[in-house]
Amino acid sequence: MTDAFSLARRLRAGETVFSAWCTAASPLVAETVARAGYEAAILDSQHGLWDMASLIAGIGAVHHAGSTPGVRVPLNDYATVSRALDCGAEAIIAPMINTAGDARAFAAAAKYPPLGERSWGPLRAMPLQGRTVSTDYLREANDGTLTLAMIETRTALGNVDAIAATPGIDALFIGPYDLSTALSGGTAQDIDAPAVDEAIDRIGDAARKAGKIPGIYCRDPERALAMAKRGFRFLTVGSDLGLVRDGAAAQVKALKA
Ligand code: 3PY
Ligand code: MG
Repeated sequence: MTDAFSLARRLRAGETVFSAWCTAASPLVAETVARAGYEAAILDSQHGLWDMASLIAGIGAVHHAGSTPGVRVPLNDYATVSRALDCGAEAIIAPMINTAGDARAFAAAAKYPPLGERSWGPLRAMPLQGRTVSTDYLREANDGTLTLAMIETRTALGNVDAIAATPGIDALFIGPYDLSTALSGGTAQDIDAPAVDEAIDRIGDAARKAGKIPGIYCRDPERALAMAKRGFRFLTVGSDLGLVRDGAAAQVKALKA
């Protein structure tokens, strides 16, 4: 069992955390990846295949693996923000947060008053996080759970300081693939392009300046380590299906050698 709210505590204390990224809508696969030693696992329901039923099972499976479950919600899906928190997610990643208004709507769904307007009902979160007294959860949840606003468009880049400054937004999380698509005018997916690289530093600086956690999606451990050296502190690494694909390809290559 993982300590309740430990991911938020560690990140707020200035630590760096590497997280798994799970797309396959399989609680068992997410649990297996988490058990390898990842401190957190994000279940992606924007581009990944998770629906609400599998998310509920997946959040529990990651928690029982001794890791912290997080969810990336679909685009503009603020209902799933509070639902995933109610089901025990301790971090919510919201895609395409482009304006301070988007950031306020995200924070409103995720944080209880006075920060926001999250609706009460943490049915699964309280038992998973070992809380039996509702006011204990109410007191701890705003600090204990994390909102990560994705910066991945030109508009978001222009508004990054206002998004970072929004009360109730805990972290900026870079989507390098959408960012590279946007900055190339839809002609490239080059996350190493100079314009993308400059934007990555600009977003990291904006997060730090506002006292927020800088985070980024990374395709592999090498890039995650390089981004950690550049000051990013919440780093997701590859994906569950990538691990399966690479493992299978390595086996087939060995068999044919
Ligand atoms: C992006 O790179 O755009 C992402 O959203 C990563 O998942
Ligand atoms: Mg994206």
